[in-house]
Amino acid sequence: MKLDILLGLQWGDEGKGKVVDYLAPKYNVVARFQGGPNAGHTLEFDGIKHVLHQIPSGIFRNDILNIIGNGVVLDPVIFKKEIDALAKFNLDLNKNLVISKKTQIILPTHRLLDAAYEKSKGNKKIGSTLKGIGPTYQDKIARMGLRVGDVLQTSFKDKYSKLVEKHIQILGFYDEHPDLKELEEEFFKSIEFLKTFKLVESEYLVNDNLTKGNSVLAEGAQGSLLDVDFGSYPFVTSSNTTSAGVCSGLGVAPNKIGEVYGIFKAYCTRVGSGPFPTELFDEDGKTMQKVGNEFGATTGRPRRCGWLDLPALKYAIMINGVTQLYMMKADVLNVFESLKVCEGYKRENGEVIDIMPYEIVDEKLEPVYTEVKGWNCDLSGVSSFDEFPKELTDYVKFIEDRVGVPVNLVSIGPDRTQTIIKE
Ligand code: 2SA
Ligand code: MG
Repeated sequence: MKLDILLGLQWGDEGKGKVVDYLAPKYNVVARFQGGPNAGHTLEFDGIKHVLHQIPSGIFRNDILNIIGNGVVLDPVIFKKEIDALAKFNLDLNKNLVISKKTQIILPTHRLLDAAYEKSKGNKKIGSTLKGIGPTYQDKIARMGLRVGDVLQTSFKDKYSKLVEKHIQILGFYDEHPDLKELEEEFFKSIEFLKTFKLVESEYLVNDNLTKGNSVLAEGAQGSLLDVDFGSYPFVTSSNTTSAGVCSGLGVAPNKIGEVYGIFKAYCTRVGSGPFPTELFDEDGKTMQKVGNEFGATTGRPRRCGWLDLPALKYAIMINGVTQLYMMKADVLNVFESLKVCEGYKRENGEVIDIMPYEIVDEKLEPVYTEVKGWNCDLSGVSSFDEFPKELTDYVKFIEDRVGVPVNLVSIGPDRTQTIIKE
């Protein structure tokens, strides 16, 4: 059996939570392979809206095993809060959720470091979610990090203190920090809680499941354009958010990868700093933000909005090896009479290109747009591709034609029922 991947092709918040919830019943296992509590995957069903941060989105189905993979950075305090928030759903979490012993742990001081680094950057700040993601991955690569498996060892507190000592040297305080003691107390309580879960060698679990013929879905967080290697560095997150991250973040070989579902919004959003060529500063952008309720699911920050960017989409499709596209939030564009799609960028020297250049961070790229007719009508009641207004069908065809990958799903609203699948 092959492992399928679901990931975002833009700057995050493409609606991955909704798609994984739709796909989950087809899978025996759902696994997160990177990122941490900086993610916010929103699921809406039966009139309930729930945001998951570190827990895989298969958690609401009792027959699915959910794995937090080794590539993830886990905040035990937020983990406990997430589990507490799930109490009302009556799920068998100790059975359905396992955590890799190789997952890195976010310490309270990682969060303090995140804030300190951001402050030191002044107006060049990344717009981090301040969840300690960057500093935790930093310690992982520096071979200093604490891993989930460490919590089972008697030396855990020692290891913790040694690492915190290093952090304090960088931060330049300890006793003076008002809440650190309190944060530590909460941290150790959450570590005890974490110990009540199954901590495993998840790479075996994933591969054994595939060998047995079970289906596994890898659930991406953030978006491809925030990838630490391929995003607009340094305005990126600290993990590989792309397909390659699945191999290292779960321990699966490239030849085990099957379908790659690429999720994109019918327009674009970005939260945090960094280049965004099609960003709108006018009424159209405000409309998208309002109609699309474009506010961060983790931090509540308003998301920047703009038209669909095809060079960026094609880049993400290439890096990830996307086999199927899922287009989300088409309904947000219902109010527009005409739509713009970016097909290239005009560089400062006048040259028009259709790739994402290295210089994207420093150079002003002017989008070159093609204008298409909007459907400009309500989509509620639409239940198949055949019932799409002509302009929506044309929009989908236009995208498929330009990127060469089929759009097999279009979402026309937040609920489970508003997911239209190509027959
Ligand atoms: P970090 O915290 O170090 O990973 O931030 C680095 C950059 O990555 C961006 N980033 C995100 N962008 C979109 N959505 C994310 N998750 C939350 C959500 C965001 C929220 O799903 O809504 O609630 O604000 C996410 N996580 C990280 C971040 O904005 C920085 O640009
Ligand atoms: Mg999100």
